[in-house]
Amino acid sequence: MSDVLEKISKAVIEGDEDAIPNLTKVALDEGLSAKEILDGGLMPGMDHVGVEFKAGRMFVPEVLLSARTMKGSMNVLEPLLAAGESIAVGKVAMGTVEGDLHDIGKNLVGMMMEGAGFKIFNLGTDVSPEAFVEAVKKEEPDIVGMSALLTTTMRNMGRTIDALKEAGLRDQVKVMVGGAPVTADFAKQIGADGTASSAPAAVDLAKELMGLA
Ligand code: B1M
Repeated sequence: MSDVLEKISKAVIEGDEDAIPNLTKVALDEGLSAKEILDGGLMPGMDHVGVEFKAGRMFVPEVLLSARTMKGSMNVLEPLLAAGESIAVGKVAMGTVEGDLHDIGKNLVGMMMEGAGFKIFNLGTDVSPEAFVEAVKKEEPDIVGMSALLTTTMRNMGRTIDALKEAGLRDQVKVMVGGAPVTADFAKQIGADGTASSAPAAVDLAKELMGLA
């Protein structure tokens, strides 16, 4: 790994938001492409964060800081991409289901997915089945991600999948669900394509659903 890519990885791992924009510019000045910076510096850094988080050696605030650092580099890289060129490995429309306002976990999942190269359309909280359907029509994501933290709102995941079916859109997208009360059995029962219990596991699942893992 080149010296600057190593520094970029380290900045992501350490959540050094101040250093990352300049390091990204240095890498570009050295002639590295946006894709090379992403694949060789940012992603290895976020992969390491995922491993540490899974192992309980990093915690939510540190992961959020790493994800923000990653975003600080992406903000520099994205405008430089040629028209139509995309560094996204897949598009994900993500929201907390209707009736539910919990968004800390959903945002963490979204940020880690962004860190893994996915483009995220964050639909926010209290997202109705109809709003998910509209987002699928408008953004044409590869994956719909739903989060729920309440046992009373979990069933709205199933209602959303039914609405996607009714709109004839279910076959166009993969559906992943998550949140503390969501189990693998429940995910299967409502017809989702999978569930994950943490942000790093969600990244692994999204890659699997895209055929990348
Ligand atoms: Co609420 N709340 N809350 N709350 N709240 C819980 C969930 C609760 C378990 C607390 C309790 O009673 N012990 C309980 C639910 C009980 C149940 O249904 N079984 C509860 C309740 C009852 C309520 C209210 C009804 C309280 C009231 O008003 N009487 C109310 C409901 C409001 C509503 O949504 N309509 C309410 C309100 C709130 C606050 C607004 C105060 C606040 C939310 C702030 C916010 O999110 N902006 C809040 C909070 C903070 C919590 C707790 C304390 C923490 C949740 C959290 O952020 N965890 C929670 C108790 C607890 O969990 N200890 C509780 C940290 C987060 C990183 O983890 O969200 O699990 P988590 O996300 C993880 C995984 O689940 C997974 O990855 C994430 C990262 O590792 N994951 C996914 C999540 N989404 C995923 C999607 C995926 C894949 C993985 O794919 C798409």
